[in-house]
Amino acid sequence: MTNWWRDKVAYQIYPRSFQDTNSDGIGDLRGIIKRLPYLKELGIGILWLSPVYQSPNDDNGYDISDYRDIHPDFGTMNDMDELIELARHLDIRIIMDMVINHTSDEHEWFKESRNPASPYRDYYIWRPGKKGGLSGKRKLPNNWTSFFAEDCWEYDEQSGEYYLHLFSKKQPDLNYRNPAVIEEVKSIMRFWLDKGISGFRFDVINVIYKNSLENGRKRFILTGREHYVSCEGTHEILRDFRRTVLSEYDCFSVGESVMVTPKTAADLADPTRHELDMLFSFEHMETDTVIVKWFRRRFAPKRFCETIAKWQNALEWNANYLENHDQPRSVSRFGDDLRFHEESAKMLATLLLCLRGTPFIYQGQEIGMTNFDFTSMEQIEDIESHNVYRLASRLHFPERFRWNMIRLVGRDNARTPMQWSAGHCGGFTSGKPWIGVNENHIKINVESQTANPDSILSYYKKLISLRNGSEVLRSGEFKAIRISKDLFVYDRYLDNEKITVIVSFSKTFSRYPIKGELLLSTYNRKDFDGSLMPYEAVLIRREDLT
Ligand code: TEU
Ligand code: CA
Repeated sequence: MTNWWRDKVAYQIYPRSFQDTNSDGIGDLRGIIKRLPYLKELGIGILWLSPVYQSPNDDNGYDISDYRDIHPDFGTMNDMDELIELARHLDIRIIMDMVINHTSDEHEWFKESRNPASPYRDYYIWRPGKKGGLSGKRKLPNNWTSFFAEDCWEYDEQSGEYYLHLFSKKQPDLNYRNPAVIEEVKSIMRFWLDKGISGFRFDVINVIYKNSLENGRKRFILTGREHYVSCEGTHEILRDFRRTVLSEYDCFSVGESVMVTPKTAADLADPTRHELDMLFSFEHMETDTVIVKWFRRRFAPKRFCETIAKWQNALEWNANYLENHDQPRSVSRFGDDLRFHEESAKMLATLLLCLRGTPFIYQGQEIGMTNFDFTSMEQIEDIESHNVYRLASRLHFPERFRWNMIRLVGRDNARTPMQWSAGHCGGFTSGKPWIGVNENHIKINVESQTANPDSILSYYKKLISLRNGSEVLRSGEFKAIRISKDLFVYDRYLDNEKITVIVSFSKTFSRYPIKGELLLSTYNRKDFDGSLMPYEAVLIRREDLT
């Protein structure tokens, strides 16, 4: 079996917001089927589907109540089978989102688990409250805090105990000290692999195993994390998954890994350890934040590119991304979504797609979709944003500051519907969309960009096709050549081939004189004399191999 996943460009679909076909305002599997030719045309080889399973949607499908069934909002298992079949036909591999740190509290296992006598009790993490001092009031089992700005424990009347939830209280954590849980997960993975799925994106995979439930050192966020981030128990489980399930199929795994350093990431994804094939890390996404993602500092291209280069050097292979369903839009964040919208979106495309590793494009990124111009909390659907807003109110943060946090950082920025056309709701639905459609669909949409050879979309197509056909871009080594205030220059090289990638984050002209053959420029220039236009990116094939 080859490492085919290293050669393809991946695309993430957030199904709720991709394409609706039955006018209920929610994207569906038939919508994905309808748009497969579009993705093929774009040059995509791997599709990652955010969860489409049964779910009460407390966290938009990241709270699964049945791993073997499709949510009726998205369609049926027949639709899913058809999608897999058609994708295979087009040589597009599909990977599913495996959310296994937790289930929904409406999953059968958890319903059973509420009964202390049930064999399912031990599928989750139950603890009695601590006896509280003189008042006699019950206290939580420990002082951990959740990813969603709450306590980590929820009291259950029926059994008089608390259960652990690192995310929302409708997302109880599974107990990975129980071998039965591991077996259940393996059987779910086999179920999907047998259907013809080509792998998994594992949600928050490096926190599944909890070393202990002792109090954590008090922190501003995620108190308790030293007891569950990247534990040896997790490594063992990943090796077991690989040995007993994944290695029996032609598939790969990419794990979302939180709070990892290059060293701890390598422990999860180094090929010699037989755990994950690659992972999503966050450090580059944190270069414009302080302490928590909600506190922003000025975007500094140098800090950003240095971090990217550090990870390129540290890992044998990276899963590269600038956007996903949890992050604001990259052109609004690292580029300029007004004056240099097209220029900066194309530059970011070049940066991403020329790195060493498997590139992941998030739906809409290929047309330069921007952050949403939300005007009030009523337009916000995301549970995380609501929790954080509430917490910020309790902490008496000024209203303007609170609102700016949500507006600039909130996850709904990435979750507004895909902009297919300038028509009603951007061609996403003929009904009422579940979340607002960005007004700028009139300007920024697939239809008009398909017709325009100079559009962001046309540039993505050119770039992806160049990458798909270039061994040095797919598998060459990476070397950073220069990282300055607003210039990032790096080489990709293999045997006696070398391509130099120059990307500019500058709003004015810059210079980087270099000899070679111009392969591609975001400004469509015919030759390169060393001067760069605002936000320009160029690819140069080099002769001198020093
Ligand atoms: O995200 C986990 C995660 O750590 C964050 O990126 C998360 O989005 C949050 O912003 C932390 O502040 C994964 C999924 O990608 C996310 O959509 C889910 O909500 C979460 O796990 C729980 O399953
Ligand atoms: Ca629908």
